Amino acid sequence: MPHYNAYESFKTKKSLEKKRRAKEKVFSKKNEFPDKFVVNSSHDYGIVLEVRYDDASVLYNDNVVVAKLRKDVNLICNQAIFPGDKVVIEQNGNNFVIQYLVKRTSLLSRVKKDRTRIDDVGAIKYFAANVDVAVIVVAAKEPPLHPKFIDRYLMILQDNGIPAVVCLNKSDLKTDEEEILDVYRDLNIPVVETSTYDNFGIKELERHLRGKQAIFIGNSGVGKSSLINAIMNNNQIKTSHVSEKSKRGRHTTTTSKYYIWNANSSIIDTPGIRSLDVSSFSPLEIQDYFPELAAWRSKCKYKDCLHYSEPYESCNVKQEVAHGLINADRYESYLRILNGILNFDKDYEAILKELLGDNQTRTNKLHR
Ligand SMILES: Nc1nc2c(ncn2[C@@H]2O[C@H](COP(=O)(O)OP(=O)(O)O)[C@@H](O)[C@H]2O)c(=O)[nH]1
Ligand SMILES: [Mg+2]
Ligand SMILES: [Zn+2]
Repeated sequence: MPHYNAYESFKTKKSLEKKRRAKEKVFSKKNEFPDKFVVNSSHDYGIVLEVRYDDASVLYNDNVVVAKLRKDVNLICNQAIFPGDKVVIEQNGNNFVIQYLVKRTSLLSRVKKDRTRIDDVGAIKYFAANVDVAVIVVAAKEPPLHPKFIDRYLMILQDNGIPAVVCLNKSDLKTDEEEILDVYRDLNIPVVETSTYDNFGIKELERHLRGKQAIFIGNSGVGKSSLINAIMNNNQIKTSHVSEKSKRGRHTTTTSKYYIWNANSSIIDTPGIRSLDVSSFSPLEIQDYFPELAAWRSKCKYKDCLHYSEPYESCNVKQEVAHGLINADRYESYLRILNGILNFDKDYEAILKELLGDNQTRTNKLHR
C-alpha cells in the first residue's frame, strides 16, 4: 500500500470520469439535431433573447417576435436553443418558425448542484450561446468579496473556452479589495474597477466589450444590472429586451435579458447564479485550471500528486506555497474544490496552517 491515499484518489478519479462520459453520451444523444438544422452562416438571422419551454423571443428586424422551433427538430425549445443564439426565421402568416440555427461559437453551461442522478440530462444547464467574453462582476463590499467564487467561475469559463474579465464594482466602497485581485492580473486576466454611482471605470469596461457579445455573471446584488444601465446610458444605440417575467423586480429576476448598446456589441444579463458546482471535474484535472500550480507540479515526487494529502517533502506545490511563490488564496480555493469532490478527511485549513503558520500573510480576513 502506498503511504498516502493516492491510490484511493486514483480510483475515485476513474469512477468519476466514467460517470462523466456516460453523462455526455446521454446528453449528446438527446441533443442531436436533425440534418440541416444547423447552418454554418446566414446573412439574415435573429438573435434569441429568451427561451421558454416551447417557444422563444427572438430579436428579428428590430422587433421582438415569438417563434417556435421547426417541427422536425423534435426537442423542447429550452433544450435546443439559448439566449444569444442566432436563428433563421421564417414567417407563415402571423406565426414565426425557427428554421435554422447558425453554428455556435460557444455554449456556456454549468452543472446544477441539486442533481441527483448523473445520467439526468437536466443536470447540465446551458444558459447562453455565442458568448465572446464573460465579465465576472464582484462588489468591493455589500456583498463582501469572495474570491473563491471568481476561481469557480474561471474554471467554468476556461472549460467553455470563454475569455474572462473581472470587474470590481462598488469601488466607491472599497478599502484594499483591489489588492486581492492582483493575483488575477498576474494570470493575465483583465481586472476593471468600476462604480456606477460616479460612472467610474465604465468607459474602460466598455473597451473590453466593444464589438462582442458579452455575458455578465456574478452573485446577486453586486451591480450587474446597474453596470449595464450605465453602459446603456453612455451610448446612442439602445435596444433592450426585458421579459415580462423579469419585470417583477430585482429579487424575482428569473430569466436572462439581452441588451444591445453599440453596433455589434451586446450584453446578456443573467440572474444571480446561486450554485456553482464544479464537482463534474475530475480531481487530477482541477489543477489544470490553476495555471500557477501547473507551473510547479512537475517537480512533485508523484506524477499524480494532488498537493493535498501528500507529504510536504514530496510536494513541490506545497513548498512553493510555503515560500510565497504560489498565492495561498488560490491554493486554498484549489483545496476547497478538491475537498468538495473527494471529501478528504484531512482538513484543508490544517494544511494551510502547516504551510503558512499562524501569522499568515495572505488575505484570510476575507470571508472566502
Ligand atoms: N455603492 C455602490 N452601490 C452600487 C453600485 N452599483 C450598484 N449598486 C447598488 O447595488 C445594489 C444591487 O445592484 P443591481 O444592479 O441590482 O445588482 P445585480 O443583482 O448584480 O444586478 C443596488 O442597490 C444598487 O444601487 C456602485 O457602484 N456602488
Ligand atoms: Mg440584476
Ligand atoms: Zn504536489
